[in-house]
Amino acid sequence: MKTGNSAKLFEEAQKYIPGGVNSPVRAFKAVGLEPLFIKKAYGCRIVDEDDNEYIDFVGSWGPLILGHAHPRVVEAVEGAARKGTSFGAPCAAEIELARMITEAFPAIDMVRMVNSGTEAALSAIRLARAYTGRDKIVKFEGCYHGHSDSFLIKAGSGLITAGVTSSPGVPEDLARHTLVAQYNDKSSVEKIFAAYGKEIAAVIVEPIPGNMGLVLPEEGFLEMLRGISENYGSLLIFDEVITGFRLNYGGYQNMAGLKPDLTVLGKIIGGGLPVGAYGGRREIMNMVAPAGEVYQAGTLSGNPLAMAAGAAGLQMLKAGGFYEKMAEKTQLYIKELKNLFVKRKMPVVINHIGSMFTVFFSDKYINNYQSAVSCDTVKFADYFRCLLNKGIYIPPSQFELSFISAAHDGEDIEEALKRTEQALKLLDN
Ligand code: HOZ
Repeated sequence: MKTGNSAKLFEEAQKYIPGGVNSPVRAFKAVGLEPLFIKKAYGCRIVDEDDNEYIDFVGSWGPLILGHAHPRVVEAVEGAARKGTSFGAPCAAEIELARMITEAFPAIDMVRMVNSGTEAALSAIRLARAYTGRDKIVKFEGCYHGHSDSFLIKAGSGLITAGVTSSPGVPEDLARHTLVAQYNDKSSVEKIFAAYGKEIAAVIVEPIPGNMGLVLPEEGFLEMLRGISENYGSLLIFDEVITGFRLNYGGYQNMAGLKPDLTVLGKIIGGGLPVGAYGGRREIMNMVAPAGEVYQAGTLSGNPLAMAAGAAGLQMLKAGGFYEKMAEKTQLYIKELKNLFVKRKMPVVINHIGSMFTVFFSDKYINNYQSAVSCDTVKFADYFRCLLNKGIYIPPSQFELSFISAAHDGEDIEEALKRTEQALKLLDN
């Protein structure tokens, strides 16, 4: 595989950009490679600067549920751009996307647009602190809520991948307000509430964690979080940046029949452009400035391009049968993928739901941070390199998740399985 052009660009990038990348998870460090520079993408395929083409299971880390450069999304962005890229003033397109989100989420009466999941999560926590008059928050080890200070403590995604789960630069005085529980472990949550209950502003959780690899909630776990936070007067925040509009037209909360007080969104709601949002009960959201006094702002928030891309995408997701088809297709793919590993007697665990999955190099049940980090990351890195070599692009870390998009058709799936089989042969040798 030729990678000379990517290598040259990487060398150049490192002169001007820390580590040569604008987000650490892209650096390929954990898989012992240098990053690929991508020049174009369409449907479920991406093409690097050396003209290698890959079947893509990253989908820009989640937003591209319709595939790359979907014509209707591109058309919506082009149309909006012709009328101006940013006004720094209200526009009708913001109302349209906000309306679509509130209609899809019974727990969201009002929503505020921002530019990323990070911004949405940090704003939601500020709001929860203001609403409750308390400082502490509870998060789960291995969950990731963006890179703001309160969350860079025992966090997932790029931090687990680099083996440093907390970041220097977070003041100790702030870090002590973040209490860390274990996902799927009710007693770890109960202990924290028993010790600090009346000081806890909010529990924040990815209802289906995707940043320690994909982990599924055990029966009753999320319900327990709803109950205990209510009992102590704390807010429950679902971070549905990944799961929002990924599994159904709404959030995982709709499927679970739960109503968090606040919800954090990103990825799919921007149709591939930078968008985040946080929303929830009207009485809480009305505390946000200028309706209330909790300050939060942004020059590009609600910009017409991102709003148009998001709304165009959501309109397509609303079509009957969309999510059923995605789940069915993924189910079939996972079944065949499992068979390939079984045939070669390679122990893996594949966690999956809807169109999301992670292949864990482990023979254990993976249900939390501890079990996720016990996986064989060296084997994963070998697997990644073999897949890449055969033209399959998955996230370059054991602790992320892969996505299937609507653009992966039957032939792409078949092709991906064939290439994976060849990759596993390489891995065996
Ligand atoms: N947070 C995403 C990983 N689950 C990817 C975005 C990034 O960190 O670059």
